Amino acid sequence: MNINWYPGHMEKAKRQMSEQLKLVDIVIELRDARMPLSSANPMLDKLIGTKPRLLVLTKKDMADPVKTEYWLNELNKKEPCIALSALNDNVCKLVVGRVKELLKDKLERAKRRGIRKKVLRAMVVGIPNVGKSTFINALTFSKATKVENRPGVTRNLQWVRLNEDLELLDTPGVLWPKFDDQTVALKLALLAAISDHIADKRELALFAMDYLKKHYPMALEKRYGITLQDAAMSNLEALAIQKNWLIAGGKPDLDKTYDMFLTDIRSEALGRITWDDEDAGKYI
Ligand SMILES: Nc1nc2c(ncn2[C@@H]2O[C@H](COP(=O)(O)OP(=O)(O)OP(=O)(O)O)[C@@H](O)[C@H]2O)c(=O)[nH]1
Ligand SMILES: [Mg+2]
Repeated sequence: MNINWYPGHMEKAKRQMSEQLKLVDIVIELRDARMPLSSANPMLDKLIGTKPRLLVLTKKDMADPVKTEYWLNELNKKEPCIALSALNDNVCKLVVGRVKELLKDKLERAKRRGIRKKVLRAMVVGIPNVGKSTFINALTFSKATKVENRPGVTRNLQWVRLNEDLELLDTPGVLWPKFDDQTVALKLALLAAISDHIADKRELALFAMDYLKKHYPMALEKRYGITLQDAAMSNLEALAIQKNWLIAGGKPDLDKTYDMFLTDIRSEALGRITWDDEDAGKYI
């Protein structure tokens, strides 16, 4: 199955973002700390061009801390990058200083020209469900934007003001027209950046089982108490049997098992997991 999700509202959002770009001083690009490369939208890269950019890895609290350190180190070689949890960290404290530091020259130029108070404007961009609206609410200590745990919630551009120094522009999550690498598409669907009706849950569950077996076997054993076998499908069947989820003829209820497994992956039931491993680093 080939996964693609590029509805009309994303193309419209991209056009609007491109129009607003000239009004902003900096772009804050959010990526998911659980997949710092797969959540990078190549189309945004082109859109942002040479505008100053701060890369923020969100959902740090859900990602593997060792891998987050690794990716921070790698990504920082190219551009300024921080990782945070919008739920646990003081986002304002972590971000505002960095933004001012990155725009230091611009602020000094304004001061020399006699402008006493320059309002900095930042556009917050990223793939669907990465946490853009949550980030803005946390940063501005408000509930100005709508947040939900599904992709495609924000549909319009919306300015939110922190104070007379900083304004933030919330934008709809955007993907790109065609995923050249279907592994990227599977990860995006797995972590709910792609609408659920697009991807086949059997395919997602098999992919996830293979990855977890290779990189986090202990997490699987601890959560489900099964002895892992080579074939991903055998492990999913074992999960169903262990839960006594059977259908007619005593066959394992795989549909129910896929749902449970995907819910576990999207919550923290399996612990803190990162889906881009070091092998992906060669693509940086
Ligand atoms: N654990 C955790 N959850 C987060 C974090 N940031 C956001 N979330 C959750 O992620 C989900 C999506 O958040 P939103 O802020 O709506 O995401 P968005 O990028 O605005 O999504 P769209 O508007 O659909 O593009 C919500 O359930 C948030 O609570 C974080 O740092 N940690
Ligand atoms: Mg949003």
